[in-house]
Amino acid sequence: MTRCRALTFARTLERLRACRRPAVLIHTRPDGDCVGSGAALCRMLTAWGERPTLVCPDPVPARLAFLVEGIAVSDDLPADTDLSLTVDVAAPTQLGRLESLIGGPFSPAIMIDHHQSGRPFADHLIDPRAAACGEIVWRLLCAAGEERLTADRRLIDALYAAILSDTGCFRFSNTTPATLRIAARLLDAGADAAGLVRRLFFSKTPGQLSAEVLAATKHRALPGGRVRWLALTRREQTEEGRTPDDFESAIEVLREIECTDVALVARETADGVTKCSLRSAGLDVSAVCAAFGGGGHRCAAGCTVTTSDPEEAARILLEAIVRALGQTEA
Ligand SMILES: [Mn+2]
Repeated sequence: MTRCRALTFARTLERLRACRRPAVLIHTRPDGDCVGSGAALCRMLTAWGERPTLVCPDPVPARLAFLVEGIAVSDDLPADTDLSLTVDVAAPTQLGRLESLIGGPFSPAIMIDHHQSGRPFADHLIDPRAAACGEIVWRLLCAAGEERLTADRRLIDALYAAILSDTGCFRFSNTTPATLRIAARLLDAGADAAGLVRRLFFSKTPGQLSAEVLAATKHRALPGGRVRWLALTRREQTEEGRTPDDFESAIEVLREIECTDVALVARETADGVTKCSLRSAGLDVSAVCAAFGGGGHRCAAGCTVTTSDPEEAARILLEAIVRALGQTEA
């Protein structure tokens, strides 16, 4: 791989303006930040007369589909792509099936991201202080002098949704004064704050609720209750009308319990491996996940463990968590 350089806003904009068929890649198991930031970027590029495609290795979940209305979405790169870039992707593995693009003729030329861990795989515009990629895309828009685009309500809503999503409605410790200033600018532009909060956080499908009930009753805790975990087989995720997607928010149930320092959800996938999500109140869980080829943020990270037995995956990660907790207290 060639050496990857840090990009300025101006340099990034130059490259974005020079293409006609950009592909904006987002990560597997797409969340509000990657879909919202990716969609907003696509709307900006469209306003410039380009024909962008939002490329998502997994389907955009139904609850986020409103963010991509009117945008070309594909699960692969269009053949005439002349610039590919990633948004909210910290590591090649987060591209899932599309990881093989790295190093090839369609290798992403730019990564726009806000994760701390991982080595950049392309020239990059990375700001780990940004709570969401939505903040970076907003700043890109301002740097482009494109404030006229604030008249595009769908673009504004997409950015507000991105920030809401990664800050947990401004509740997480990544929320900074800069985050709130950008949110205020988006509100000035007419973002549908209450409607977006309701859509993204306060409306659940019966399947999600069922997943949360299972998380509340089935999870276990180490003595003292500081570490809580939930291990789920494929079958448990699909019983009683649930789908694996319904478990995306289940980890919040564990985290919300008083005294929880670290929450872990280990889920068997269809590929015979176990996807693990971690949340913490302070421990750097991205470092824990990095040891297993994953990554993320200090307080929210994930990795894949190569076993189809979620109990075994949980055991392996619990050992790493306990060790890390011991080190921080030593
Ligand atoms: Mn993000």
